[in-house]
Amino acid sequence: MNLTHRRYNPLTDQWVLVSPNRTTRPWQGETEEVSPEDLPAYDPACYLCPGNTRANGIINPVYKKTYVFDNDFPALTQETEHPRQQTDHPLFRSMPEEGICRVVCFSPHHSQTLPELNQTQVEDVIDTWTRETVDLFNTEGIFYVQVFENKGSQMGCSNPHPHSQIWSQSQIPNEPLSEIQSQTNYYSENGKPLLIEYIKEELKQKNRVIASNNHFTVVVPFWAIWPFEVLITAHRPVAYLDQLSANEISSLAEIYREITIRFDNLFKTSFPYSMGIHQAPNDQGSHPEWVLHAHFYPPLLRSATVRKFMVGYEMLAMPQRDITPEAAASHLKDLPGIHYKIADNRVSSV
Ligand code: H2U
Ligand code: ZN
Repeated sequence: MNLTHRRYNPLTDQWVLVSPNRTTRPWQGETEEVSPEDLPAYDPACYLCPGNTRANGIINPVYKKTYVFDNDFPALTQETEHPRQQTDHPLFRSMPEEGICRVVCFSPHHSQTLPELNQTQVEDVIDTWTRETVDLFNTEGIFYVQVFENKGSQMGCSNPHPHSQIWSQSQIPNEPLSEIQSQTNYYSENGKPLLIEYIKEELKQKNRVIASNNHFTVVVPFWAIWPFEVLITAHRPVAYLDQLSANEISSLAEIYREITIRFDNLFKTSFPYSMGIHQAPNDQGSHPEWVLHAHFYPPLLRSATVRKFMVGYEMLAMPQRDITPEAAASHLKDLPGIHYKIADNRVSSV
């Protein structure tokens, strides 16, 4: 697999170009700022810290665990007045889109990111995502819920206080829509869920698996686009977070820690990424085809400061990667499972 080839992504029905021979090219282009380390536990100027005033004047409670609030600047709202379509021409289509956006602070601590939280705290975060999903699904007009985290300024995160976002809406967005189509087609042709079959095969082949426990596995998918992209997949066909048992939540938290700690250890830096959980839509269907999973799309390539750009060819032709998914998985797998700040005795424990 050292020659240029293309790989198929059966979840999105797209191809990626893999060019391993390109990894030695010189880099004299832009480098990223390294994220500041050792921020304080509380920042009086932070909009998200407990007891502080947010940008729109609302005061946060003195919260002790996770904290959820409706986004003060939401991209989706529950406006009932829809703008009239400007023209009936089929080449100029538009539709109303309603929704609710929330922000989920992981903990009161201003600088402890997900890999620096302990097992119980990560379980709390997952429980919060679960509760919020159920609450939004019970809201009229909400058919899809997207939980995601933009970590690090490189990924457009606007505030260093660790948090995720939830955007929920009246229609299914593009990415989950392709996944629904692919998983449904696979299920009707094979009578088995695509991702269950996929993860079984990954566990046999082993060379892209980073960590696995009783209920979840994390791999660099065969079709990964980003250099250190990973996929967390459940071992049974659960479609929603609220179908997970307490043991499964605990296993999921364990896998989140396994992968995010290794990410930080890779370049000994707070590793940026966009992460999102894909649950089935809220359409009353049983979704036997759907398997709950999470994608991590991290931009870094060679070091804490050199990132992969998805530009030129990627924008105009197709996604392309240099380092193979197998090499990326082997790097990640070989890293210690203890956070470097603890290993270096910079903090006592998480
Ligand atoms: P990022 O995850 O991209 O940093 O976004 C943080 C969100 O927090 C962003 O959508 C919201 C912004 O609208 N926010 C508030 O709702 N209130 C604030 O006081 C600050 C940020
Ligand atoms: Zn803060």
